[in-house]
Amino acid sequence: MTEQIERSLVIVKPDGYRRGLTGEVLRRIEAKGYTVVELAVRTPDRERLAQHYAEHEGKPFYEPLVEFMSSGPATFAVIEGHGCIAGFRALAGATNPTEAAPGSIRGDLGRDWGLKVQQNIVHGSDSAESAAREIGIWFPES
Ligand code: IDP
Ligand code: MG
Repeated sequence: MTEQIERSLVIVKPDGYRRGLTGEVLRRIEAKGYTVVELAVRTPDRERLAQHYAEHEGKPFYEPLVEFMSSGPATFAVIEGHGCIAGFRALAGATNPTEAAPGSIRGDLGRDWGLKVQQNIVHGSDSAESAAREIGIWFPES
């Protein structure tokens, strides 16, 4: 059990946005019982992406990742609920959409496109510390 009400940063990445999957992702979040408390469509800028993905700097997929994430509009959401950080990661499924379990967002809706970066539809914060940091980057006013 998680005592604290948690918040997580969810992004419907540019591939998911282009494919018209924003509604489907938000539907799954709401159907699970989490609340959407912030919502915005915007094209991520490289400067904030560098902060957001700082842990991946230097990895072979880092440049392709920043390029991909800044390639067009994405939907940013802050969701709320007990256990929503791990809960959304479970809804999202494994990073590699080929391995993501059917039933998960990436397993049901994603696939490998043979690119240098996995275009896997969604981002979700991986810990309370990451969530606070990421929400501060994308929703500094919240
Ligand atoms: P996560 O999004 O499941 O938390 P991370 O390891 O934080 O996965 O990686 C951030 C993003 O970078 C992934 O969602 C995916 O788009 C991309 N990525 C991660 N690892 C690889 C890889 O090994 N090859 C290609 N792209 C990757
Ligand atoms: Mg991650």
